Amino acid sequence: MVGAGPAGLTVGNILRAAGADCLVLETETRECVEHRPRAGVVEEWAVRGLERRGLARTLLERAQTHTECEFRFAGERYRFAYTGLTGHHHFIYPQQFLVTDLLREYADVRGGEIRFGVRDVRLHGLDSGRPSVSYVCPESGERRVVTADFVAGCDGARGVTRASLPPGRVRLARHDYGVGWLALLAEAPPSADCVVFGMHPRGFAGHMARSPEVTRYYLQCPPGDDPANWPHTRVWAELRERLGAAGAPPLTEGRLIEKRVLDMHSYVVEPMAFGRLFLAGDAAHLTAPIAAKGLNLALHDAFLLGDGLVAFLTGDDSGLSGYSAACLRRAWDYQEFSQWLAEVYHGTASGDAYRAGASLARLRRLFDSPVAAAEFAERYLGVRTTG
Ligand code: RFL
Repeated sequence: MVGAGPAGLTVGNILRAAGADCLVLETETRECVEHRPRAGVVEEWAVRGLERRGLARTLLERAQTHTECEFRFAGERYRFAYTGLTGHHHFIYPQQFLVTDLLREYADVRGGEIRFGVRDVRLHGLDSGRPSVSYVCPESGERRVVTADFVAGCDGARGVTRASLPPGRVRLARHDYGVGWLALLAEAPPSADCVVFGMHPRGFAGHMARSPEVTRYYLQCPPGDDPANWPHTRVWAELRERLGAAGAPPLTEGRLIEKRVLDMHSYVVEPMAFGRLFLAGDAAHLTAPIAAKGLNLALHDAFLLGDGLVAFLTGDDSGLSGYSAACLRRAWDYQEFSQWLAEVYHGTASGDAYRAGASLARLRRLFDSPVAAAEFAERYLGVRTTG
């Protein structure tokens, strides 16, 4: 496995549970990967998938559950109780906690091998039966070569494994949303008991609990904006304005411990496999954090890849041969949902009266039509409630 994020560590844990030899290569330190805040909304099916593989004990003890979200627009609050429509809920668990749990289980309990701080990772012989991965050892500075049966490319959006796919054999589909999001982490308790989406003529704003002490906020901004343009007072004034609605509790302010601008874009690589290389997670597809889907997709891929590799050991190659198509079905479904939701978020502030009107119509339908509400709930949770 190249990469010790949620995807690589989940594949590693599944392999170790089956007694397979494996190695995880990671460019960062253990300290870094255990403290890197990112996602926090985990879909119920993903938690059940972790649980079935013995990987959710701490999460189930510590995670909060969410059953509703709230939309704020035109000065009003609209609660959306999705659990009542589907019987399913979300878990709120910071990604760095999940990575810490997966790492402990892989390295300290299941005896998996892992090298941190590796440099200049390169892939070789992917279309041979014995591919290899080489890297520069951080201690000796020497290049080491590891030969394997399979390579899992789990090195995220900025990794090297995707670039090892031969250009003529893969297609990269990319979508730019044309907006930026200022991603913030505040040392402050959540100011609402659920995720809040604010659609405002000044731009989208979001509120997402991470833990009782830390809350993630988002503010739409121009792409490429400089976080330095967003001092503490401007951030909180803008959040108050965009998330303001009749009867809404005041926001609890806190020190901003992360502040960075994300240029909102998505991509999908097809197919997700070439020879003995299988991509998983953000290495294969990025979903802008519009619908909180990226971590969930990474886990979906990892379950299929881990199970497919284990089945291969017993002579069944159906999991691996169907891997790419099975992952891409969910990846595209989530991409399309993100695109739909992006227009709801950004239409109001687009400066285009037609887009603004149409995005408000989308929102109102969720509260006027039980069919539209049920469809949204299913997609937001990543479940199918019928069929
Ligand atoms: P990761 O987590 O990026 O892990 C990849 C690992 O590979 C390492 N690496 C390399 N290792 C070896 N050799 C190389 N050449 C390497 N290059 C990189 C990296 O150091 C890293 O440890 O990918 P993975 O496992 O695919 O997991 C994907 C998720 O991390 C990602 O999709 C989510 O964080 C996206 N996301 C969210 N997803 C959700 O489902 N719900 C959310 O609420 C949510 N919020 C978010 C998010 C992503 C965000 N950022 C990073 C844009 C909020 C934010 C701000």
